[in-house]
Amino acid sequence: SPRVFSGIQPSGGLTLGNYLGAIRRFVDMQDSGIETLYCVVDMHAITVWQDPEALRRQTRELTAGYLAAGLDPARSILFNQSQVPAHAQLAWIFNCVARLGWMNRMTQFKDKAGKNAEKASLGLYAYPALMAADILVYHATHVPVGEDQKQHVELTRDIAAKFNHDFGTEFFPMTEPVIEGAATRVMSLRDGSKKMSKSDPSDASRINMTDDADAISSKIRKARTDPDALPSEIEGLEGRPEARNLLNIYAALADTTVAEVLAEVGGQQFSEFKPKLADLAVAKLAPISTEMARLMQDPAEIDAVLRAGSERANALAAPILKRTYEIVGMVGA
Ligand code: AQP
Repeated sequence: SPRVFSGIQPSGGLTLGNYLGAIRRFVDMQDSGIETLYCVVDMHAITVWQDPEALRRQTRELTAGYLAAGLDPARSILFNQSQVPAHAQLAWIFNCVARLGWMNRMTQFKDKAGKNAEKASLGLYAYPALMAADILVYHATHVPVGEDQKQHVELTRDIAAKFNHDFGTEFFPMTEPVIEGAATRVMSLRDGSKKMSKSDPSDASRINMTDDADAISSKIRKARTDPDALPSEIEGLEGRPEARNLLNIYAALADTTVAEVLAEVGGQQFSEFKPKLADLAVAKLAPISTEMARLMQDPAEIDAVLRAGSERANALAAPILKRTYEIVGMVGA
């Protein structure tokens, strides 16, 4: 039976990219009645340095973002990764299944480690094996993610296939990435060739889910664009990454397609289009940020949601880990 797992790192504040590429999809899948697990992947976050106080705050804020965007703890299991030890335990097994050559091809490691890979943590390198464990410890069949995570989900399938082959079993399923919608890759507002990211040093490059209406409007007004008017057909966006990005964002927020948006705004200058985009973004995001702020006033309530979710997640993961240990030959499981 289908089961959905996905997660987000509490490595900063949520961005519009996380919302459109991930959280909104999470809500759609929850509402379609499939069993869903959504995780705050705190162990992934510490693959780069996190101040402990900031990690606590970001974990609660991300959970508040899940809740404010429409995830319902009665219908989805909402929890944080560190409280379900089976993730780390299965990750060790997968560290022994995955090959160095596979890990060396991971573009996210190369991007995040940068030129000085010798100084990156071992955890950052092993990140995709932990992600495979996150997914497979629930036998999840579907993983809603943004485009940037496609390679990691493919690696998850490679790990499952090698495990199954090595141990002569069909224990782990072949998980499908679910990459859908107009905003599977939201780009930086300052550079149309870079992904919008929580950890970008420039705050102007992203819209944060906690930005107020003025900040959202001003960032969109100042977003980098070319000087031409908007085309009336998609082909006209060729070679215009910044224009395409703003249209993708508009289409995703309005729940429509870029073609339909262009049919309306084609021929307009950015000076005319940007205020419309800003109004739409404020209308869609303000209710979520208001609700996040309200939830953040009661951290104990947020912690209780995570605790209850972790218990349910543990109950699902424990038998799968136990069976994995048996397959591998660990005595006593
Ligand atoms: N710009 C984006 N467009 C569409 N989807 C995105 N996602 C992230 N950025 C965009 C999706 O959000 C989910 C959670 O991502 P993550 O927190 O696990 O890590 P990330 O992909 O590395 O996101 P960030 O914001 O760039 O974080 P940092 O700066 O810490 O690395 C994933 O489904 C991702 O695809």
